Amino acid sequence: MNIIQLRRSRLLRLLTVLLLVACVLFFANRNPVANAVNSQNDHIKTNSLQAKKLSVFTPDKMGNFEPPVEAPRSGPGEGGKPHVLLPDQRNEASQSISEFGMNMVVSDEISLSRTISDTRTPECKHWSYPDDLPKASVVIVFHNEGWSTLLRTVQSVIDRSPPQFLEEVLLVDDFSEKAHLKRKLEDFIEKYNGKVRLIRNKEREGLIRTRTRGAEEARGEVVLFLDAHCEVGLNWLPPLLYPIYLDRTTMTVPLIDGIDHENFEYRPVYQGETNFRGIFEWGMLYKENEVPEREAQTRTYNSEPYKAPTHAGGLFAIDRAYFLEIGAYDPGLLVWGGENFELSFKIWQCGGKILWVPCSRVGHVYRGFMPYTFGKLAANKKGSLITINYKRVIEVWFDDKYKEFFYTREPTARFLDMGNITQQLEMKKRLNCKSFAWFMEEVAYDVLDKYPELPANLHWGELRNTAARQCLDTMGHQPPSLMGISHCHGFGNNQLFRLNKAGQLGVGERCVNADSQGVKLVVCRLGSVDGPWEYDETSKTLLHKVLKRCLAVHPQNNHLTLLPCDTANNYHRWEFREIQPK
Ligand code: UD2
Ligand code: MN
Repeated sequence: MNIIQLRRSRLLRLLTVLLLVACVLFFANRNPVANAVNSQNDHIKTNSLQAKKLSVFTPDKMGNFEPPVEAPRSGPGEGGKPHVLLPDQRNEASQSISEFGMNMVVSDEISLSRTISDTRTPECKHWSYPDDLPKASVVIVFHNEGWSTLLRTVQSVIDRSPPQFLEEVLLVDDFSEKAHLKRKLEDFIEKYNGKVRLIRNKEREGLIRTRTRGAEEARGEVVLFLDAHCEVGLNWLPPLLYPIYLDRTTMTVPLIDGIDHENFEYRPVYQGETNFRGIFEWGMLYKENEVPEREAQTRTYNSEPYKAPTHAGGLFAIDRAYFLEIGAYDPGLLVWGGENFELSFKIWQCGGKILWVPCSRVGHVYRGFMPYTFGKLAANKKGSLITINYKRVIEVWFDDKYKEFFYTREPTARFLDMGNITQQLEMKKRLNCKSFAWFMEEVAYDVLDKYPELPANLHWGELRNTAARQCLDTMGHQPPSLMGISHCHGFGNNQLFRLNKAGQLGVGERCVNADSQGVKLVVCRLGSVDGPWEYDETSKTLLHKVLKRCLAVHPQNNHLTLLPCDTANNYHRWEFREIQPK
């Protein structure tokens, strides 16, 4: 080969390589989500050109990480079955429920490595995943949790995760006081030979800051958060790691199964093949909705991950460095609540994405009530600490139009002190994050179907009857239920009503209506924001337009009722009084 031929062949080789690189770039850009992410946040994304292996679906073959079928075992709670105590254990059991919010006597009798049912859709068994997935630190934060539920969480992770993908289980103690979480816990985890690590907060930080600390201290490439009362499902880990392996700006969320807080039965929350995803209503309560067609149709298999606007909060995986790059959680959020939205809006608006992964299941004990207080962190906080968190989140991430919906739904929030959000706003700018309108159009497009734009309030506050001098009250009942009147006590959820321009009388996320039986608290009709009420400023009467009667207190028995309107009668007169949070 002479020198010219040599040059030519080199040139040819160079051209071929360039062509190949161009092709790779072109096809990589065909994924619309990846595309949006790439164009916006190249500085965060360090997508290498190194070839990524893809997951494969093989209907006639088991997936590569499928565990061998477990032999059925007998014993309390095995197979995820409910466990029933003897009658003489009842006292002890109810004591433990009031202490931990779950029946620890039942839990203590169940093996830490009990078997559970496979709640995944059958397709899941046939997915194979790359063998070079990133390693995860499973981070479990806890405050005063029960012993066996915490350790069963740990044991299930150890039992059901391929060891090559499990860097460690990192327990982060949020300043618990209970004796069993001290020395006894340190001694117990020694048997895991360093796979399980324990660190402790020097003071109570709340779960939000404690999770951020967990991520800072974790050693794995991915952090995977779990509550301290979970049991992970069969082959739960590779499906969560795979989307992060493909794109490090992805958060993945397992589908949550239920573990009964009284008998510890493990059962799916979702039945059948319908998939759900996390959304929210304008008071920032977490909601779930069937995956809309627009999203469902982007996938070939129903077992594939799908995009979701948000998530419940507790259980998710994320690239550790990415999580820290986007500022982890807003450190101004306190103890509990709203952090799921903060992280979700931030991820989506700043170029990442959230996927729910149907082939990864994790059971969680939903407690009947919260067994702990917010301690010192809640001191000096006017009003509800959770609403303060929501306010911080919406003030940072919502556009003005959407902020108004939150304040319409939660009028007292206007008065709450949310602290300083300058740093959050600066970060939002620095990361070049998109608007909330973009998020609503491209990601959370199903929210407005269920929770339409809110008409402004005409009035809000407690609603006091002039004659009876008492206030309209939900009486603390769940809908559907009869409403009543009681001593006016202002702040709280039972007496704070909103009457909007479209005639809806709302209290919290519920609505007031009436029928022949009386005045009722009902679940507001999904997708509607109107109602039957009309308030007359002059006579101070509240008319039910359909029944053509007025809200009144019966002069004889002092009961709430509807009567033919009598504008001169004080028993038919009501006044709204706005309430300042205490
Ligand atoms: C849900 C989430 C929870 C969290 C919360 C909102 C699920 C299944 N659970 O409530 O993870 O996102 O909504 O903030 O999605 N803990 C502390 N310090 C505290 C309080 C709690 O470390 O001050 C621990 C607690 O021991 C538990 C975890 O944080 O391991 C979550 O608390 P939870 O189980 O009481 O919250 P949950 O499930 O009601
Ligand atoms: Mn929990």
